[in-house]
Amino acid sequence: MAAERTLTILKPDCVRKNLVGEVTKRIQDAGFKILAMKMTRLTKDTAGGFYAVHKERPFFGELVEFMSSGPCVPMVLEKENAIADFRELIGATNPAEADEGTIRADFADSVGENIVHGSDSVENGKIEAAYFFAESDIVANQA
Ligand code: FUP
Repeated sequence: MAAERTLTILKPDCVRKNLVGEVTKRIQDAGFKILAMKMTRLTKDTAGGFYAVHKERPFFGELVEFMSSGPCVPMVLEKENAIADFRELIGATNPAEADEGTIRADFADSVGENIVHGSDSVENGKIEAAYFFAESDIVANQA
């Protein structure tokens, strides 16, 4: 299986709940290598751009408010089968439906405030990584 990359965001609720260390540890313990990470605060415009695919959805306004409500921590992660394995690690979008032991089941309060983002395809992972990081920020060779 080939190495894949995924873009995650530890969302503002993760930062507010002081869970950045705990969630990052789970990610690393699951075998994901961190190739880039930073703390940043999205504006409404950048949050809306990131979730542009959802702009006609009824929850879009709340989503943009939430994602711009405080700092977040985007990361580029690498692992074999990273897209599917990361989505398994975080659990379903709605934490009430997420499997026991997943990050969202353990830490998220609601579908809107669900602790963490994960790319849904390799292609989107590339687009999303470029949304936050320059190619030169991504430390691919860690030997
Ligand atoms: P995911 O891929 O798990 O992040 O889920 P989606 O792309 O479907 O949704 C992106 C974000 O929109 C979610 F993280 C939270 C928000 N959302 C809602 O607030 N309500 C919904 O019914 C669906 C998504």
